[in-house]
Amino acid sequence: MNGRLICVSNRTGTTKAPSGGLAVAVSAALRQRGGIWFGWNGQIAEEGASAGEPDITHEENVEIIAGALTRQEYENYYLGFSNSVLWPVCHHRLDHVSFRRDYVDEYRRVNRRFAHQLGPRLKEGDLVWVHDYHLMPLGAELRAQRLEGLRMGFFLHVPFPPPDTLMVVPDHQWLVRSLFSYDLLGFQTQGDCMNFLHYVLEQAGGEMVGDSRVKAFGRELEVRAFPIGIDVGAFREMTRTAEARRTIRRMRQRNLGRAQIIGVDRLDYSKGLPERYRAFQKLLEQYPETQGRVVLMQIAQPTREAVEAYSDLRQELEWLSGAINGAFGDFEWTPIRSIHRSVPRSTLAALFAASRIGLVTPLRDGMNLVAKEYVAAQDPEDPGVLILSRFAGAAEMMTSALLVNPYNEEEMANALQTALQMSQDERVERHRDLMRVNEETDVAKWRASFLAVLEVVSQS
Ligand code: GDG
Repeated sequence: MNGRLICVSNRTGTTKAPSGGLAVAVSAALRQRGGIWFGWNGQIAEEGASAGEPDITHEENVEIIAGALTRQEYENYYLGFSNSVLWPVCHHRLDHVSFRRDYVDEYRRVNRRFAHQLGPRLKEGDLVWVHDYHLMPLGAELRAQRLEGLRMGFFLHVPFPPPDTLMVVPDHQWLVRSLFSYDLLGFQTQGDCMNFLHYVLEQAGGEMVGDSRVKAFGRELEVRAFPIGIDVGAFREMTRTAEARRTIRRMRQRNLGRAQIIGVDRLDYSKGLPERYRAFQKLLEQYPETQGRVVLMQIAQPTREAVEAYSDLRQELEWLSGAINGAFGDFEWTPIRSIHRSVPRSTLAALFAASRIGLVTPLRDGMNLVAKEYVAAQDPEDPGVLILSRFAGAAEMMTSALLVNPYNEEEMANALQTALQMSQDERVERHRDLMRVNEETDVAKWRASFLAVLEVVSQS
């Protein structure tokens, strides 16, 4: 193992107590090898001010280099091209796309600025690992500086759309050509790899030059699926502390023997939340015996509220849960309990453990780590049931979940009823299979396999 690791992601964090998927994944790899974590610190410079030089902090063998965005960068690069063009396109929500020339120009400029700040700090032999849709052209901008001996990989956390969906972005060709500056492209699923290859073969005159190698724009590139997972051991441990056990007991008591259904998502239109609430309503209507006996607990932490689609969604959900609770609830039972705030990770783990059903029904999702966390939190001898959208990347391997079409509310209601009635033997068996997937995709394996491939491909 030689060469430092240079991770670039939209947001940086701390390697000491990382929370959330990407931060956990990246920080352990950085600590192991030593290197740099480069990205945005979440701050916005004052109106009219420049972004200035990034701050550098040292955490043992890791340098964290993080700077602000200008107001204009935040609006056009972050809210604009990243979250009002690429995010909806990758999640098949063309109704939410709003394209402006300023957006893509700024996106290009910010990637160039990052490359200029990072480039001079790189050394021959470094492994550069760029994450996610905000930073697709970063590799090309680094290559433009003619730095010698750099090995560069890119991992896309969100789905890669089919060609005709991607082509909604006026600059689709430029984006894909930019990706050809990397030595390795990692996607969440085989389906994403296929979508990318279709585009390259059909729209960019590319050709396959090996099982997972493709050539286009005068460059060759390795394309593979690396399904991301969680730190299974750490998550399971969180449900076993004395404190967690107390919380789980308390939650169960408070539910008075009612079956708790849990949903945990960022408050995002890709997560299928209104459809989920309506499916729950269908369950209560079609199976009246469930009334008074089930509770849907939904944690939905608001994000990107400066984008209109997100604030609209929050209102829609608040209205919908109010309507359902008003129609079905009584003095002793509130059918939907929703929390629109962030909840500590340890509380989430306890909530998962105390819930009979994990309801994970995104309309589209790169992977979805909540599905994996729910499974890891279950007692293997008396586990709950995972209901999972077919359109989450996680469904490609987690086939022992109850797979549902999140657009079909009736099917989801039926799956809820099936889960409520499932025998212990069947639950145990399904859970065993799902845990196997969890172990196979453990985040430690995920990052080790991406880096192992990156080291080999870039030498050829
Ligand atoms: C992107 C892709 C892909 C949620 N609410 C709270 C909270 N969370 C945690 C969950 C989970 C994480 O955030 C969410 O991860 P997901 O994978 O479910 O979804 P995205 O945020 O959309 O992530 C996704 C992922 O990247 C990794 O590649 O799987 O497809 O969209 O860990 O537990 N954590 C805390 N409080 C909350 O209120 N502490």
